[in-house]
Amino acid sequence: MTYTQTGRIIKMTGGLYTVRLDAGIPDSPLMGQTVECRARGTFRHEHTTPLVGDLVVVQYDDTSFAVVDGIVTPSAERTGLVIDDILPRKNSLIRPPLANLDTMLVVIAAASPDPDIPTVDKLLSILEFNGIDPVIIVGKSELSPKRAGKIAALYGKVGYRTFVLSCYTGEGVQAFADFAHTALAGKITAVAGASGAGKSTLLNTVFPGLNLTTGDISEKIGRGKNTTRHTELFDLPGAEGGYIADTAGFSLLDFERFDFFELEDLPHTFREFGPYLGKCRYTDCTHMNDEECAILEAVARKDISPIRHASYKELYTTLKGKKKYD
Ligand SMILES: Nc1nc2c(ncn2[C@@H]2O[C@H](COP(=O)(O)OP(=O)(O)OP(=O)(O)O)[C@@H](O)[C@H]2O)c(=O)[nH]1
Ligand SMILES: [Mg+2]
Ligand SMILES: [Zn+2]
Repeated sequence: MTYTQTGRIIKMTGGLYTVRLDAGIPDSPLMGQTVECRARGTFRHEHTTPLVGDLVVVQYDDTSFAVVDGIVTPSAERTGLVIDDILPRKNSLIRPPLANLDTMLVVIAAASPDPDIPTVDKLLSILEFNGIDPVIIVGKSELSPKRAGKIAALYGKVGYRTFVLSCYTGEGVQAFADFAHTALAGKITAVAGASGAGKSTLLNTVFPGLNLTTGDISEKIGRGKNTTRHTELFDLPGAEGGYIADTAGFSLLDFERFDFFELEDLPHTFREFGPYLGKCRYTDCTHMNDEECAILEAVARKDISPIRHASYKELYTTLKGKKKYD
């Protein structure tokens, strides 16, 4: 007999997917269980691939499980468990490879590694375009309190929820933990940030029990590798559920093959530009150096940060040079 049921991918390693099958589905012997599945081979013809966070349809048969003393367990050989379909996604990212995200915790170290604002702004644009809510966390604040304050002010002014904290001194950790335990309940959240920024350390501090591996930054530079290698969703504690994902840190290179969005979309991905859009003299204003540009005027008044506008200009130039494949 063949069974069909839905579940969520919580982990992917070497082509093997870990899927949490939904509970409460009649006639599905493995309902509520966590199983390992392969993806059917034809996804690649459709230019798609299942991602962690996806809701999927899994098919299996009587060889996929055993019943011992009335208890159903997935069979050790894991035969016949196949991801047959991907349910419509709310969004998906290439880096980190995740689908259906609600919130992204963007971790920026005040130092070690030094903050890379243009890369952060690029990530923020991609998140905005995908309808993922960014939360800014300026970490390792004890290394450079002044710089931490400046970065927090930059993004606080954009309108983002911003936290300054140090997992070493404990400064600011409680405020963020209170937020994480309430605002993230029932949602799918991931961390993103440079390699060594302190993402895994932060998750371990706020959600004890995750026991994520963390690494020494000098060691990392030597090896040129991430401590966190793969993306995995972990259950959030509490009645409402929800998931949190640790991810491997990015470097600037990772963004080069981003097929993100079109030039026309760019101004809308800078949240603080919103009130000024449509108010420039020319309807086709690029907000680069045009006359009577409402955005440039706001930058001149410092209502919009010149740092953010510089990131806008950089992304504009990149997108303008991008080839169109359609
Ligand atoms: N000074 C200082 N160091 C910290 C702090 N939090 C974490 N670290 C250190 O930063 C280094 C990297 O931390 P991780 O948590 O592994 O960083 P990560 O962002 O998960 O790194 P990848 O998984 O490689 O992307 C470790 O040596 C941590 O001990 C902090 O608040 N202050
Ligand atoms: Mg890590
Ligand atoms: Zn303009």
